[in-house]
Amino acid sequence: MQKQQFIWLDGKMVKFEDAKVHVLTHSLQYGSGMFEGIRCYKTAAGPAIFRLGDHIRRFLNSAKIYRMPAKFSAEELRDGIISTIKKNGLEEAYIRPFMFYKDIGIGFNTKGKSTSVAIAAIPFGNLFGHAGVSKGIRCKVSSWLRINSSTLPVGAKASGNYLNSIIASIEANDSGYDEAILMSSFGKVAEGPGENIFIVQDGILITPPKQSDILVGITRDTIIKIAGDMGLEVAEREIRREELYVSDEAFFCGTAAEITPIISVDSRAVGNGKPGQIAKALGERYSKIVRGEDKKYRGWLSPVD
Ligand code: PY5
Repeated sequence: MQKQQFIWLDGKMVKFEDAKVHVLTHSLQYGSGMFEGIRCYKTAAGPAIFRLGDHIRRFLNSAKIYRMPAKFSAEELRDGIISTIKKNGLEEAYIRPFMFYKDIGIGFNTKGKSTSVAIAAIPFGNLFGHAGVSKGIRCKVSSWLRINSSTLPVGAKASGNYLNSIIASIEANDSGYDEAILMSSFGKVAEGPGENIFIVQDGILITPPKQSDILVGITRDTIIKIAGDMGLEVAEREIRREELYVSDEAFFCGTAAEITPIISVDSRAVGNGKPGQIAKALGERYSKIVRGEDKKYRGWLSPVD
């Protein structure tokens, strides 16, 4: 990871190396932190943050679910994010707001514990690299099921939830695959460890619904909205495992993954085993939208300057 000069910590800019916590911090011990992943892209009018308001809303909702006292308002977080980009002189960045219990102690109880918010902005290309996006990635359905909403709130971006993502990724990577696909506890396709999934059948985009215990991603919502403009029908419905094998196309989407084609699942080629045309077209459109090259969706961009 490329080090930046400054991290926003509770309203102050601190040097990168000074943004530290104690080893007994509640959120480090128990995964009780909440985070977001947001991107800032270079546009003709300077750097701009994509769907910032939606990310801040989800961030505050994650905290609300766990009754975590939010020390900062949406407005203050927005200002904090923008000033972190500015202070570090970045044109493009991955932004990681993180809210955590900074108190130390052994008990689980969070009542009365104080929180901190950190905002880091770091240069970070696509999660799967340029090759992942251009050539596509090979996936394996995990033997680990996606966490379910009767055990943990799956809609909160809580650090602890990501142990489920980590264990699935370890299995996929150890088996020689690029990424895992997790099934829901209902036996239907849910999502990737940090990405939503779409498949394409006969020109129709299909993606699992909320009922499959997915994190309802902002990129997923972006795709659903822009698909209409491209004359593509979208169905939010349960997906069976074998549909992954026989679909014409499949792709992941997310802030970090952007739009990454999936070229095989469990060693079965998806379509002709190459990135699909619809995934490519959506990827190109997405890239234009986030860089301010599409007038219709400029409202999704928050300019930094
Ligand atoms: N599903 C899960 C479990 C996620 O963690 C994410 C985002 C998504 C779907 C996609 O959501 P969105 O489109 O709103 O980003 N994952 C983070 C990201 O920044 C972390 C990845 C390392 O993309």
